[in-house]
Amino acid sequence: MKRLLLAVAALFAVALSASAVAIIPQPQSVTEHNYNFVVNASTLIVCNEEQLVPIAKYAQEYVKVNVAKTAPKSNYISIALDKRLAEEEYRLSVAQEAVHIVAGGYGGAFNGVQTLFQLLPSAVYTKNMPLPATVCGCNVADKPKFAYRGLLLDVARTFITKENVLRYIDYLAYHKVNKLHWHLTDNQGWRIEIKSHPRLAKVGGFRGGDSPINAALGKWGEKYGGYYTQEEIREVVAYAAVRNIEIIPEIDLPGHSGALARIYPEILCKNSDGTPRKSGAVVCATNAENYKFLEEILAEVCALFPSKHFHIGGDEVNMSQWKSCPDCSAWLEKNGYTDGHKLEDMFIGRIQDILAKYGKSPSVWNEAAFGGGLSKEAWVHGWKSPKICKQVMAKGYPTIFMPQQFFYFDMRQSEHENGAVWGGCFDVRKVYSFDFAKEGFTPEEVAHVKGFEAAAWSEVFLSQGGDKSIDFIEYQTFPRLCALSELAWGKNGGGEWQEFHNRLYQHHYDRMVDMEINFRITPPKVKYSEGMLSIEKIDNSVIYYRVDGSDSRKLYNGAIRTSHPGKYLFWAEYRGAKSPEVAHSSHYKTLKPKVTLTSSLKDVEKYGYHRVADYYMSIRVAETYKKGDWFLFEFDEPVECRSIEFITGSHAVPSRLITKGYLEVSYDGKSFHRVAELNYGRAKLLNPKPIKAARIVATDDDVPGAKIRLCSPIIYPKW
Ligand code: TNX
Repeated sequence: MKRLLLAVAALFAVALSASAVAIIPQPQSVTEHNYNFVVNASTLIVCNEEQLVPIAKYAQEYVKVNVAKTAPKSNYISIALDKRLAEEEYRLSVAQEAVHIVAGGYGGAFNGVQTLFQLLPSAVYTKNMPLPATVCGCNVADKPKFAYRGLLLDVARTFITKENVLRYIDYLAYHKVNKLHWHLTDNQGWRIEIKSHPRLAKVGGFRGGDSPINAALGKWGEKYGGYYTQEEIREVVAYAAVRNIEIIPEIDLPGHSGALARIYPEILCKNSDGTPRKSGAVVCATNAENYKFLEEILAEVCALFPSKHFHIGGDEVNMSQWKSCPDCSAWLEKNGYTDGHKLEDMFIGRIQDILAKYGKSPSVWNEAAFGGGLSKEAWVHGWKSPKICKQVMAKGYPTIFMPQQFFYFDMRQSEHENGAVWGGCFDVRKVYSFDFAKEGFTPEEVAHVKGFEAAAWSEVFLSQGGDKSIDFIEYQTFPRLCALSELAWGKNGGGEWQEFHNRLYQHHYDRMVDMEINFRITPPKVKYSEGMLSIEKIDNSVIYYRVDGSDSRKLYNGAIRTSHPGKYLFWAEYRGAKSPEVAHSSHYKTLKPKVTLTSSLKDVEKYGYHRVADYYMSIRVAETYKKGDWFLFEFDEPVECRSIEFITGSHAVPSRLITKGYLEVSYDGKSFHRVAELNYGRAKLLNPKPIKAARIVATDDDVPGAKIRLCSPIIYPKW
C-alpha cells in the first residue's frame, strides 16, 4: 500500500512539474499549451547567427546535444535574432516539433535560454540532465522592465577567489541579473593587479602578519587575502559577457582609500603643521601629483573592462581630513567655500575628466551627486534611502535603487541570525515588498529609474571564516536575490507575496539545489499553547528539531508536549538546504545578573565599563592593549547558567577585538582557572559551575593605535 501511495505521489509530482510554468523572474506573458516538447539525444540546438554562437555553446554545456547551423524538419531548439524586438527582449515558443527563441539582441537570446532552462527539469543546472527531458508547450513574450539589474560583490573586505566569482556570475545569469558591480578596493584591501604600481595588489591584497594593512576584520596574526591578476580579470569579464553580464569595476575614491594610503601614504593630506600624514583613508584633493598617480591606475583599469561605466566611489568621505590639511583648507578659502563637499565635487570632476579621456563615464555613490559638477551621464547608486534616490532622480541622474533597508544583503535575515545589524533585519519577503507607490514615487518618476542593485558587502562574511565565507555570502544572497530579480524584471506576477513564494518553494528551491547554491530556506513558525509545542509549515520542506545542548537530529512529526518550550530548536530542510534554527521566544531569554567590569586599561567615559550592567551595550576601551592586559567581570552572586559567552570586539562584525587571549573563571572569587582560548575575540562556556568572576587576559600586543571594544556577557539560564 505504502509503495502504491509513493508511486501515485511520484506520478503526481511529475504531472505537476510538467504542466506548471513557474519562472523567476516571472515573464511578461505566458500562454501554456497542453502538449510538450521532448529533448532527446538527437535534438539539435540550431544557431546560424555568428553573434549568438556563444549562447548556443553555453546552452550546450547544460543540455548535452549537438549544435548545428541549419534546422532539420523537427526536433530542434533554434536561437535567432529578430531586430524588431528590443535588445533584451525575446519570444520563446515551445511547440511539439521544435522550440524557437527569437530575440532583439544577444541579451534577449540569453534571457530566452534562461527561461527555457526553467521550463526543463531542474537537473538542467547540474549539466548532467538525463534525456529525454520534457518541456511544457507554451508561448512566452518577455522583456525586462529595468535595464540595470545588478549585484555588488565586495571582494575588498572578504577576498573571493576567481573560481567563486565565476560561480557567482553563473548564479546571477540564471536569474537574468545583468550587472556585476565589482567593489575591488576599500580600506581593508586592494584586489586588482596594477602593473605600473605592482605593490598595490601584491601588498594591498593581503592583511595581517607583516602587511601594512591591519587585519582590522576577522583573522589576525596570520597573513591572508588575495588579488586578481589582469589576466584573471580579463577572464572573468569574458566569462560574464557570455552570460549577458556587464561588469562595472569600482575603485573607491577619494574616501575608503585606506589600503591605497597604507601603501602610498604620500597620497594623503598633510598634517596641519605641514608634516606628512601617516594614516588615513582619504586621498588629498589638492595635491596635483595625486591626479597623475590616479590616472596611471585608472587607465589600466579602464583598459581591462569594456563597460562604458566606471564606479569611482564618492561615499562616506571623512571631511575632517581635508579640513585639517593646509593645502585643502587653503583651496577652500581661496574659492570662498567653507563646505568640504566642494572639494569632493572638484575631486570627482577631475576624475571624471580623466575617465573621459579613456571613453568612460563615472558611476558614483549618492553622496557625490549633489555637488553640481557631476556629468548628467553619470549613473548614481542610491544607497541611503528611497528618499535620497528620489532627490538624485530629481537632479536628472539615471539612478540605481539600492536602499540598504531593502537591498543590503549583508544585513541579517532574522533577529537571531548572523549578519550586519545597522541597516535593518529582513528576509526575501521584505525585498519582494519594495513598492514604488508606497515609497512615494509617481509612475513618471518610475519611468526614469535605471534599475536595482543588491549589495553583498562583506565585512560580516569574514566572521564565518576561511572557506565558509563563500557559503555565507550565498546564504545571505539567496533567495533575496530572486526577489530582486523579479522586482527589476517588473513583478509581472502581480507582486503578491504568496504567489511569488509558491513559485519560489514549489519550483525554485529545486533549481537552487541543482545550481548548488547554499540558499536560505524561510524557517517555519513555532507555536506554543496549552503545553503543546508545534510547528506551522509554510512550504514543502521537512521539519527537524533537536533539544538544546544536543546535536542529535530528530524528525518532527507532530506537536510535542513540554513545559520547557524553549528547549527545542526547529529547522526546515529541503534536499540539503536549510533554514536557520528557530525556537519559542523563551529560548532567547537571557539573564542579566548584577556585574561590574574593571580593567588594567582606561575606558572611554561615555561608552565606559559601567555599561556592562546594561547588557548588550558596546563598551569602548581608550587605550591600546598590550600582552598581559586584562578585563575582569565580577558578579554580585555566582551565576548559574546553561551557557555564558564573553565577547571582545563589536557585536556583528569581528573587529576591534582581542586577537589572542584567554578566559579564566573563578567559582569563589579568589582562585582563577584558565578555561578557554579566545576565538575571534570570544569565549563561550557550556553548563559551567556557578561563576563568581571571569577574566579575559590578552596574550599579544595590539597594533599601535588600535582600541578594542567589548560587549556584556550573554548568559542563558538553566532549563
Ligand atoms: C556602507 S553604502 C558602505 C560600505 C559598507 C556597508 C556595510 C556605502 C556606499 N558604504 O562601505 O560595507 O555600509 O553595510
